Parts: sequence; structure tokens; C-alpha cells
Amino acid sequence: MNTEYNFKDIFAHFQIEGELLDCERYGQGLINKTYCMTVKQKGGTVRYILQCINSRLFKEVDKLMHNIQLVTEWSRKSVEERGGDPLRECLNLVHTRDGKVYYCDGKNYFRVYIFIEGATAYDYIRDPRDFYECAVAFGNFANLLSTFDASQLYEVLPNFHNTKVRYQNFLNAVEKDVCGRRKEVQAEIDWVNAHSDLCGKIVDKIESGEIPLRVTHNDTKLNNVMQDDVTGKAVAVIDLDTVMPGSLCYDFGDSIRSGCNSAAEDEPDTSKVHFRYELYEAYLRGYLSAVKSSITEEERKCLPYGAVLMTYECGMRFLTDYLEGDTYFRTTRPKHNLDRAHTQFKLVDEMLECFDKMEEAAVTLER
Ligand code: ADP
Ligand code: GN1
Ligand code: MG
Repeated sequence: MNTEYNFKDIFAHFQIEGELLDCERYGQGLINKTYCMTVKQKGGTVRYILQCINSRLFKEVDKLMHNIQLVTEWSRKSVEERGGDPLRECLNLVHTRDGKVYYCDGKNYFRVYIFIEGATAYDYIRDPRDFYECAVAFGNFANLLSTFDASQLYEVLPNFHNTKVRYQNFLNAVEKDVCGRRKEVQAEIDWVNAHSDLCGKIVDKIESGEIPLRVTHNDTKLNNVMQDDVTGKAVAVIDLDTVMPGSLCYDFGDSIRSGCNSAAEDEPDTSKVHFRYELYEAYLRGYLSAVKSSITEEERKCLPYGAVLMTYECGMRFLTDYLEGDTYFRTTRPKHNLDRAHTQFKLVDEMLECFDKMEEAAVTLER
């Protein structure tokens, strides 16, 4: 049993019967600390996901959990309506014994989800058909949120995908150079600056009203969707911390960023990193087939920019975090964030090389 926190005590605060047998770190998320709890219950063992919420980032946990409660309840209703399995096809929060959706031990905040069994959140694409299915799942999730009343949600991380604001934060980090790392990454800084004309490509269209602001997931990376271990089909969309106003282009783009990489997001050898165009088309087909009736022509046209921008922005965020001393993303080795930044920049370069083809596909496929 992991001993980072008093897990027996934390467990006792949630409405779960039985005895806690084990609790270990789980998954590859970069923001929260996720654990798998194994619980002895009548007739066998049951698993639960326990998360220590990153309260340095989510300063108002009440608001974050308000959003998640509403969205999980909304998803559950939709799964029930289509005759699906609500314990598997959406996230289910377990309440505390005093009826709350999280527990605070005085310092740290914890939440518990029912474990989605028989499914896996992958970091890599095993088969383009699986990626197509992920696209359908995220597209359906977008459809699900299209009727959700945005005014009920708090914007817990304002400007999350405002690339212009992200660029400004990056420039501030370069300017402050709190860790004295600027000299070492001057080439990377120059690369970001040379591509800064990308920043306004979507934000400006949202501001002018050409692209609608919707309620979106905002963190559609591949390991935020669970795929069935037998069929490979996407079962459930998870990681709802960032459900907020956003753009379809961002949700589309972040899946392309994470799924179309031939190597890991933190691969130190960038010669292994390539943009897999064939996967882009597979995802595009799946996504468009799901959101066909609601996507606007302008959004369709901007999907490729969504991919480039999410990748550029993410690389810039990794580099910013490196300059600021690795305080945001979970790192497990020195220069981890710098390796991550390099993979993203390489992907942007390769996406831009075939950008015309990406644009052509976005406006012609699935008509
Ligand atoms: P983070 O915000 O840190 O990315 P996530 O909510 O994405 O946290 O969880 C991290 C990982 O934990 C996921 O990628 C997935 O592998 C696993 N996970 C999260 N929720 C569940 C669940 N309900 N059932 C099974 N696995 C889960
Ligand atoms: C974080 O939480 P996780 O690991 O799914 C981050 C995303 C980044 C991603 C890069 C709330 O996602 O924005 O794109 O890392 N989430 C947050 O891997 O900042
Ligand atoms: Mg995640």
C-alpha cells in the first residue's frame, strides 16, 4: 500500500463498503495524482479510482467539483436514455459519508470514481480503427455538451486555450528567467517566436464570432478516453476537469496532437517523432461523422489549425514550465518538460509541411 497519504482514513470518508486492501499510484496523468484502490467486498474485490486533486491549479475545488458533478450527471442521463451501461460508459462520482463529492483532509482534496473495468486509457494508437472510434466518442461527447447550459458552469481555468494569452505567459517566463535556463533554450525560444503568428488563428475568430464558443472538453488527449479491452471501441470520455467554454477545433486538435505522434509525448529522441497523417484522416472521418449535423463550415475549415495550434500551444506550455522550474506538469526526470517541448515542435513542423492536404481533407471528407 502506498503511504503518501493516510489512505485508510481517506477511504473511510467515502460511501464504500468493505475493507481497503491496497492503494497504488495509477495512470499517466500529468495534473492530478491518481490512485487505484482495491477494496475487499462480499464475494470478491472491487476497484475504485481515487484522485488527489491538484489544488495548486484548481484553486476553487468547490467550483471544479460543481462542474464535474453536473457534467457526470448529464452524461449518465444520456447513457441511460440510449440504453447503455451507466457504470461503464461515463464517470460516476462516489459521495462521501456526509453527502459531498469530495473530501478534504484539512490540506488535500480527494475524489473517488467508480473504476471503469475492462477498458484502458492508451498513450499510443494501436490500430487506426481504434483512433476512429475515439474520434466518434469525443464527437459524441461534443454533441452531448451541445445542449448543456454553459451558464451553469464555472470557468475554472480562464483562458485555458487562449493561445495569445499563453504566448504572453511564455514571454513573461522568458523575461523573468527565474531558473537561469533561458540561455540553454534560446533556439527553442526563437522557434516559438518565429511561429507566433499562429496564436491568433482561432482566438481571433472566436472573438469576432466567426467560430462559435461552445461547451467543450478541452483536454481530449488520447489517454482521456477509455477503450474496451476486447473490442477496442471507445467506452467513456474521462478527465472532466476542463469542461468549459471552448472550441470544437481545440478538442479536435488536442486529439490529433496526442494521437498522431509516432512516438511518446516525452520521447527524448526526436528522430522518432513524426506526424502520422493517415491517423489524422482516420480521426477526421470519425469526428466529422459524429458532429456532422452541428459543425459549422468555418469550424470545419479551422480543424487543421486546431491541430497545429494545440500542438504549438502545448509545446510552448512545456517550454514555459521548463523556464519556470517545472512546477506545473508532473516530471520524473531533469529536462522532462524540455523533451516534451521538442516533440511538440517537431510535430508542428511536420503538420505545417502537409497543411494543404490537411485543409483539403477537412473540407471534403464525410460530406
Ligand atoms: P489527470 O488529470 O492527471 O490526467 P485523469 O482523470 O485523466 O487525471 O486520470 C489519470 C488516468 O487514470 C487516466 O488516464 C486513466 O488511465 C485512469 N483513470 C481515470 N479515471 C478512471 C476510471 N474511472 N476508471 C479507470 N481508470 C481511470
Ligand atoms: C495535461 O491532465 P492531463 O494529463 O490529461 C494538461 C493538458 C495538456 C496535457 C499534455 C489541466 O493533461 O492541457 O495538453 O497535460 N491538463 C491541464 O500532456 O493542464
Ligand atoms: Mg488525463
